[in-house]
Amino acid sequence: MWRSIGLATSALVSLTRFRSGSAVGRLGARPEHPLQLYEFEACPFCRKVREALSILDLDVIVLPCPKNGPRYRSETEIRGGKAQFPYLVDPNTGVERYESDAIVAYLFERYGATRPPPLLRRGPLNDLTALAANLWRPGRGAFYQSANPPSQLLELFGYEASAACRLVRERLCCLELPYTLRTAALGSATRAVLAERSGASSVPYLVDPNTDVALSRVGEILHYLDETYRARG
Ligand SMILES: N[C@@H](CCC(=O)N[C@@H](CS)C(=O)NCC(=O)O)C(=O)O
Repeated sequence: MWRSIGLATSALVSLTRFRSGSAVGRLGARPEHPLQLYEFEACPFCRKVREALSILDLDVIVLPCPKNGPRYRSETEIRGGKAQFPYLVDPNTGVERYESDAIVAYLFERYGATRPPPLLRRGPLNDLTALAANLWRPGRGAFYQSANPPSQLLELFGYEASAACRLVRERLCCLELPYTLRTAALGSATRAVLAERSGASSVPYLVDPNTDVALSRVGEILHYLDETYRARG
């Protein structure tokens, strides 16, 4: 019951953004190394950048920065000078950048073949729908919950507009668990990799090299993350 409500409200988040980030667009150069993104799930400005990453089919190391998170918030401040999100690091070019619109413009210029789609261009419709999307899941993916950090990055196959993937990202964010997002929107080359590794092309698919566990059902993934990483007491 709660899971169904979660999936329904998550689908409404995506609908409020016209399902931006559900399919791959026209691609340009491919990076050699994954990008890095300091962000948190409930941040509307971070949402715009995550959508761009899905459209551009770019893998990214997500370094979650929930409010009160002890680890990556201070890392952002040390790297960039302030705790403001999103913050993008591109190890391929040395670019490190704040400001969602500037990050989206950079990503399309460097890794796309066209301008950003109209919704993702600077403007009130972009900002207002990004903010309004949050109303469906207030506070979800915003606040740190005490957790034991993993030694290796987890790996999540998914894409921005997937309702089920959002529930998993929210939990990864609140537990401040860093992961490589293997971006797999409609039309992504990563779907073939996913089919080979999981035997199906459905997302989310979570791989945890710390425990050798791989899971594809959202309920099982959420339960696994809580049981494995959430601090007790
Ligand atoms: N103009 C900036 C706004 C970024 C922004 O205000 N981000 C908020 C989160 S939604 C933030 O970093 N707040 C400080 C905090 O969470 O501690 C952008 O478009 O990236």
